[in-house]
Parts: sequence; C-alpha cells; structure tokens
Amino acid sequence: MHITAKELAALIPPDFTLGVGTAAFQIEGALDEDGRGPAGWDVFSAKPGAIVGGGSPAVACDHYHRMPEDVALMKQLGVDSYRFSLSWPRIQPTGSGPVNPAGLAFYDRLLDELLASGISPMMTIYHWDTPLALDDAGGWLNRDTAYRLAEFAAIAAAAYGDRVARWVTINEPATVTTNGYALGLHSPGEALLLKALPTVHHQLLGHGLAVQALRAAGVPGEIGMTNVYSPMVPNSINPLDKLSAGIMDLAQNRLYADPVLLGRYPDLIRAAHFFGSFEHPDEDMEIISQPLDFYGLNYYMPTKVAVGAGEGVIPAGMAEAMGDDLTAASGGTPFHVEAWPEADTTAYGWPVKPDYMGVALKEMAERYPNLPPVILTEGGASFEDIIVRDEATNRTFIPDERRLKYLSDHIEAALRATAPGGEAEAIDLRGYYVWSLMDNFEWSAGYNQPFGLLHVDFQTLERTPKASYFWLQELIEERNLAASAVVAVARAMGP
Ligand code: GBH
Repeated sequence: MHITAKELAALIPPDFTLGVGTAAFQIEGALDEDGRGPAGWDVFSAKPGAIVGGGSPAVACDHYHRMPEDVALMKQLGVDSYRFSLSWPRIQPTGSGPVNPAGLAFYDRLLDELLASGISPMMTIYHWDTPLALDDAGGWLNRDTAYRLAEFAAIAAAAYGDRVARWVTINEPATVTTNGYALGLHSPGEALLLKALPTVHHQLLGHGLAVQALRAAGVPGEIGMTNVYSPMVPNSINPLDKLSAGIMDLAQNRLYADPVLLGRYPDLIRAAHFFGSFEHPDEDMEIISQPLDFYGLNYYMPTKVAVGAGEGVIPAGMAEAMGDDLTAASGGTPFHVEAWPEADTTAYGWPVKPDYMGVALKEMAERYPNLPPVILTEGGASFEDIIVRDEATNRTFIPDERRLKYLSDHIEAALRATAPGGEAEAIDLRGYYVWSLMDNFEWSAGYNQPFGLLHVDFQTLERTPKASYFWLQELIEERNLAASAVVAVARAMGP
C-alpha cells in the first residue's frame, strides 16, 4: 500500500514543483518535416537489431502534430511545470550555422500554449538527439561539439529566453557515454569501452559553455543540469564486491557529478594513468563547475554490484588501478550488476527500491556540501499495462496500480528524507518531475517499456489517462487545497 494523496500532499512544502517530463526524440515523430535535419539517432534506430521489436521513431507519439492536445491533457492534470527537450536538428539542421525558422516556431507555439495553460516550462537543451552532421564529425569524441552546444544554447536563449522558467543544459551525460560510446547500445553505437572517456569531458564542457551562453544572454530563468544517480550497493560483505561497487560509483556517478559540483575529477580517476585524458586545463574546470541555480537529479533505482563474472578483459592500466586481488578475483571484468533477489522489479527488470531514494539524496548531501537546490528531474517506472473495458459504460480504464505506487512511494521518500530531521535534510528539494507524461519511444527498448501517465495506442495514437494520471491529478488538487487553506488562515489572521 501507499499513503493517500491527501497524506502525501500534506508533506509537500510550499513552492515545491510537481511536474511531468518528456524528451523530443521520444515523442515528436515528424523526423522529416518542416526542414528538420537528420539526427544520429535517426540513423542508429534504423539499423537492424538496434531497437527491440524494430520500433521506429518516425511517428513516435506524433506529438509534433498533437501538441495542443497534449498540453490540454497536462492542463487537466494540473501540473505546475512541464519538462521537455528541444530537438537540436529541428532548430539547427546541421548542428552549426543557420537556424530553421519552422523548427524554432514549433517550440514557440509550445511555450505559448504552456503559458496560456498556466504551466511553467522547463526546457532541456540537449536530450541526446545530436544532429547527424556533428556525429559524423566525431560527436562527443570531438571537443568542437561542446562549442556547438553552446552556440545552440545561445540560439535557444535568444528565441525563448523570455518564457523559460528553468533550463537544463544536458540530460544524463553518463548514459550517453556508457550506452552511446562505451557499449554501443545507444546512438551513435560506438563500443569503445574506456576509449569513450573523452565524451565525458566534452559533454561536461558543453554543459559549462551552455551555462555561460545562457548567462551572457541574461535569461531570467533558473539554470541547471541533470545527472542520473544510482546508489551502488555491494552484493555481499565480500570486500571485493565493495571495491567493485566503488569503481562503479566512480564510473557512473562521481565522474559526472564531481567536476560540476566540486570542480575536479575524482582523485582515483585522475591517478590512474589510463584516465590520462582527465588532466584538463584549469579553465575547463572553471567553466564546468560554474555555480548553478539548481542541480537536476534523475533517480530510478539503486544498483547492486558484484565482483566481475569473468566474461571480459580488463583493459591494460585498469588492472593496475584495481590491484591484484580485485583483478584476480574478477576473472577479467571489474564488476557486474546483480539482481535484487527479493525486490519487486519493473518491466525493465529494474528493482523498485523507494528506500534508496533517501540513500541517494543523503549521499549527494554528504559528497557535495555546496549543493545548490535540487530538483528530481526524472523518476518513474515501466510496467506492462492492461486496458480494461467496462461493458456497461463502454469506458476504458487502465489500472496501473504498480506505477502509481512507485510514484507515491518515491515522492514520499524524497519529501521525508529532505524534511527537517530527515536523512538528507541538508538538501533543499524543489520539485519532482514524473517520467513520463506519456508512453513513448524508450530509446533502444523501442515501444516496449511504457513509463507514461497517459497510455498511447501506437496504432491509433489515441491517449488514454491511466489510474496514475488520476492519482497525480488528485495529489495536485489536495496540495492546492492545503495551500489555499494556509492562505485563508493567513488572511483571517490579518496583517
Ligand atoms: C532516462 O534514462 C532518460 O533520461 C529518459 O530519456 C528515459 O526514457 C528514462 O530515463 C527511462 O529509461 O547501473 O550505473 O549502469 C535513464 C537510463 C538506465 C540510466 C539505467 C542508468 C543504469 C546505470 N538509466 N542506467 S548503472
């Protein structure tokens, strides 16, 4: 069970944002329309076997043509804010040089529609759909891409600066590096393993340069970036498991957060000679670690880590850093991810562990004493949905109790952890954005991992609110009622 919407609403502090999120490539479709240029993802997803079930992003949710309907559904939902991303190749077809006015105009219409509906826009500048021309020039392996991102940020600032309340420069650079460049599971499909490392620095530099561009343009909105954070939990008390979890933590969490929040790469990474490329000009680190108005965190799950299973080969240099014990015990792989035997899991197989929300926030607070206000920019769960039709009324109903419980439990955990006396009370938590507004193109998982509050029928493109949508609607209503009661009391008490 989960607490009632009314009980949860009572935990929400004033000025806490309840929002929903999407990303351009996952929902828009219309890849060849109105002058959009190709993205690396267009090409990657057309490769046989790249996408589960062969799903194509060509139409996705057809949001490009159904935007007003989708905003109306958000207005009905009552959310404070909508987090969406710009399609870079729609606005700047080759990733440099001239802009495409028709592409710019789409987000003009979206922003106007949102503001007219009382929904505050959070704009992600980069959520993975790199223009193909830039990927062809090396993508994030090429330092120039960082400067191209800054140029794109300046274009966005000039066009939309007056209407955006919150900016996210880049989303989850860890996933781009790991899945896109190290393992080949995402675009651009490179499986470079440790040779993917320059993409870390270039993305972080791109973030920093984009912050500079937004600041130079004088945008009034708050500026931040988003990293995913997964607490790394050793599989057993075996010290080697602990070491493996530490390495994973370095590679997936600290590598991306330390430079932004502490202005330096983790010592261990700088010390190991195979990370030699992590010695960078001081100017870079200053750009990367510029003060932010907020820090965006995506929390989905913790990760259980065990010493390697022996299927891989440890790159030269890494073995040294791991030490003889770990190298011998790992049989060739520094770590692997273990299942949580007792845990409930999502359709992805991800463990449902709301108690680790507090752990994640506590670890963040401990590691980063100067953390700016935090916004949970994503959280959610994929579960297979069933559509129930009521014979009598002929109305459909989607009872996604598990998704609803996931959201309730995670929002509750985040609020309790950051409340006075909570384990992460040092964190000034400003909001939670549900991933996602609607079922969508879930990258290499295609259409098989529905995260939406809205069900999308990918044949008819019809949207149907799930039980989780009505739950969030109720939560927001209860929160609004509680807030207006406070205002009424204050008024009654008089000046
Ligand atoms: C987010 O990615 C994306 O921003 C969003 O576009 C996507 O649709 C959504 O989440 C749902 O997937 O155990 O350290 O190896 C999150 C992708 C996948 C990132 C799992 C962390 C495990 C990290 N996450 N991954 S680790």
